[in-house]
Amino acid sequence: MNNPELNLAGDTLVIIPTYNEADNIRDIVGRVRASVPHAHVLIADDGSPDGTGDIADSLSAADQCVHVLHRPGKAGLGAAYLAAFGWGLERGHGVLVEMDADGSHQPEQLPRLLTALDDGADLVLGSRWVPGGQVENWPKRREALSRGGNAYVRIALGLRQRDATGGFRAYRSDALERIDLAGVESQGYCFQVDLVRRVAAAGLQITEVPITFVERTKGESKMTGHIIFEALARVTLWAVQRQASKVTNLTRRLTRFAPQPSGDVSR
Ligand SMILES: Nc1nc2c(ncn2[C@@H]2O[C@H](COP(=O)(O)OP(=O)(O)OP(=O)(O)O)[C@@H](O)[C@H]2O)c(=O)[nH]1
Ligand SMILES: [Mg+2]
Repeated sequence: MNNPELNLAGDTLVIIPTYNEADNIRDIVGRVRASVPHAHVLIADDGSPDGTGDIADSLSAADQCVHVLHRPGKAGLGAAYLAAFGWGLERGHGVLVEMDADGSHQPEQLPRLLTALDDGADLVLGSRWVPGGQVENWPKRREALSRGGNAYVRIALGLRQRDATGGFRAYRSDALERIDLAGVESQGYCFQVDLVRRVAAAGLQITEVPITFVERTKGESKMTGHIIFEALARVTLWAVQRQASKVTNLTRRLTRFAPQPSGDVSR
């Protein structure tokens, strides 16, 4: 717990990526502003055809703590977050929060994440799968996918976290600056796993706090088979790379003990 105390007031940026969330964006931004009035909000919209970007602009015009990052077209959740992190870091925000627009992540639980960050964590994960965490109205097959995906991630990547795939989380900006964000290639939801593994590999502190995840009631999910395939493929690739680097390290250690070539014995 050697991290410096945070100045949460004025320092916190809540990032909400959006694609076709016209039915949700007003409500979620209003709830964030009511739950953590000191925080700024950045809506990262990928040119939503349903007009989400225009609604975001009107919210921003009415509230100086609400900002909008317009991106030209749908490029995936990972790319939207990377651009938004860049925006927040450039402006000196000390805390960067990730949150969905669809109401699955409850702004009223944000103070819980921020308190854990203030207590010394570098990354706080809102977790469905720790004691006290829960899901509401989630179809059984989605729950099975999330639980199964998290179990695979834990075993394949040697991570301890119960919910590395979730997208309700808070980072200290220092943590984001210490990992190689420019090297992140994940586009879809495996972006979340990618960042957890990078923060863990940097030896930083990750804390999980229980959240209640509520299934969206408006708008449509952007989850596709391609996104699931990308996650499976990338996690498997990282697992293979992890094992390969273990073998390389072991080989290096063993060669240190190998007999040294002797000198010229003919004399
Ligand atoms: N900017 C941007 N936002 C996106 C993109 N894809 C998804 N989002 C947003 O990311 C958040 C999560 O997407 P969802 O469709 O709710 O996906 P999910 O929560 O994993 O899946 P569901 O449980 O089915 O809703 C929402 O706020 C989306 O609008 C994208 O390509 N670009
Ligand atoms: Mg969702």
